[in-house]
Amino acid sequence: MAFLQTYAQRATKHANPAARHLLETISRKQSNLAVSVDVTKSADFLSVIDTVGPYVCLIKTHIDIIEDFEPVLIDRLTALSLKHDFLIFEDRKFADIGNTVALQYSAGVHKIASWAHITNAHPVPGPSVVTGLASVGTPLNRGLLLLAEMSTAGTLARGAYTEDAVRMARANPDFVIGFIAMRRMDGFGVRDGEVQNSEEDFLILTPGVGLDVKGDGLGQQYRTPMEVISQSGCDVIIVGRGVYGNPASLDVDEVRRQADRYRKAGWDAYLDRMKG
Ligand code: 5FU
Repeated sequence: MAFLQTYAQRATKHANPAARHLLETISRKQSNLAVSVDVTKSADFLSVIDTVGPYVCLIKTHIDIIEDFEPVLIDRLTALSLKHDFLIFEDRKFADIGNTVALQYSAGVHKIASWAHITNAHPVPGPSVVTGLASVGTPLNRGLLLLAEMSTAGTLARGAYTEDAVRMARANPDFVIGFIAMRRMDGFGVRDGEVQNSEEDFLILTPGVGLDVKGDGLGQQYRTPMEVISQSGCDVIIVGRGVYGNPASLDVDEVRRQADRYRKAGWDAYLDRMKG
């Protein structure tokens, strides 16, 4: 089973450059922590990223929530990713026809494909969403995650929808590197007559992670790193407010302390999983 191999072993087997880069970074930094930096001011965005940078494998962005966005912000974000050795994941959740998502990914104000190593898409439009994004992302060595599941209470991404998301990924192994999901998806939903690839190794990036609270009153549901990484076999914990706290009163020392705490909790959970 792929998830019982080390991150470093798995890196050697992935053909997609973004997947390989992420697994190598996790291994090198001993961090399966992604911090989701959901703040609305450029200065806060850069300050949080510079603070948590040493502790993370990945920074997750919602670039469209930045109120004072200027293109230079991307130069600064890219410089921080090189300074601290992390990848960038724009959580754009594309969900339109192939032609439109290709334009949304490559153009507009944000030009996401030019700087985000990884982005994601809802499977709801069907395979053309992957084809459209791949036409832009593949030449740039980017990787795509499909939203097979979500962390919210009452999500419709379940059952046959989740199985079909996995099938869409299997049909595009060069570009689709894994899922936003709450558990492992290798071998998931293989139907009678379908051949299962025993080497299948999807990356599972999992939001809805918190050590102190169980929810946010708006449908978000939190699980601990031990539940996510060790018990459910996911690969990366995505933590937002658990690390940066209240954006209206950012405390850089506390943000650093929480990033260190979540990095350690995520890595301890991985070591626990590797004990078998
Ligand atoms: F696809 C998903 C999902 O199912 N749940 C999520 O929470 C994405 N997210 C994102 O992870 C969400 O948009 C936030 O950016 C982040 C979680 O933030 P939190 O502050 O840790 O709750």
